[in-house]
Amino acid sequence: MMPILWRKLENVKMNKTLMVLSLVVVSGAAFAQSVTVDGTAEAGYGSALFTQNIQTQFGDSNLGAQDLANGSEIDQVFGLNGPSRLAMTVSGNLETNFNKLVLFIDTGVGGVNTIGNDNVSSTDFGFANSLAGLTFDSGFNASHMLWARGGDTGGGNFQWFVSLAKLGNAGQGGADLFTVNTARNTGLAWTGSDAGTSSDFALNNVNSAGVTGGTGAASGSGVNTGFEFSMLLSTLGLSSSAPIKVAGFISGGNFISNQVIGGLPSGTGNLGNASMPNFTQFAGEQFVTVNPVPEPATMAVLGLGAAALIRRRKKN
Ligand SMILES: [Ca+2]
Ligand SMILES: [Ca+2]
Ligand SMILES: [Ca+2]
Repeated sequence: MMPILWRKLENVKMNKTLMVLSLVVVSGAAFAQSVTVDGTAEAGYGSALFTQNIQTQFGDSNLGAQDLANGSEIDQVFGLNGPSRLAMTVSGNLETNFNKLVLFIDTGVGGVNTIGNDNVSSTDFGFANSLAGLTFDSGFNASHMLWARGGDTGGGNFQWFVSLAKLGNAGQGGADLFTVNTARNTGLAWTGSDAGTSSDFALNNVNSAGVTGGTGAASGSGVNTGFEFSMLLSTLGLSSSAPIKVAGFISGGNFISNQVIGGLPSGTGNLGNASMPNFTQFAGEQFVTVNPVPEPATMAVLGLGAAALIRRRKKN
């Protein structure tokens, strides 16, 4: 009798183990590769890495349209790192007048703390070199620059562009990696992909909440629509998951707004372009860190370990 009863109990325990494992799989939204790139940060991203603390001096968009905006703001930043991709959403708005959302990525490999004027990248009329002198917080070395912009290219023909460049001169491996150009999908979020690197992008401009116009204290809390991307870590030169830092701002050309990832002191207006900002001169970190999530295999082992622990405790 005993062995049969014991086997039944073991089956129950095995089912519990399977439940733990399936829970781990269901929570896979926490992996960057399971993100849907649609311009909305889904719940799987978890808590925001940054929430804006200051009003925008680049216009408070009130159109409520997915494809167009009449102002720009950064409200929140969400990120998922690994096991094989980096996915992020920078929520808010990007005015469709060719203003730019510029993100700087520090992979921990190479990179520059101050942008030089000898970048190999010449995309977007030499945009990288137009930022020469821009200095990040100490410990932040931008290896890559990813930037989005869009507007009327003439006669109501709206296009948007997303570019990825490796910063630096030839000796530093600087390069233009790609520019994705997609047409407006009237009334819908903009979407685009770079097939060569399996990178995906989307911009949903529908937000009309978040911060308002001005330079006072404000909160971007609760906004989850904006610019979203997903790209392979290998596209950024990484062979495995590692902490990735991301800085960024909204600008018109190289005229930098007061919408900066990490935030600026209340009362700060647009940073402009009379001289490029030095972010060590602003309190706090003008960047976020996207830490890696454990690999699925590791999490499965953790699940099994937890099940074993429960079993051992019950035996005791
Ligand atoms: Ca999404
Ligand atoms: Ca707003
Ligand atoms: Ca700082």
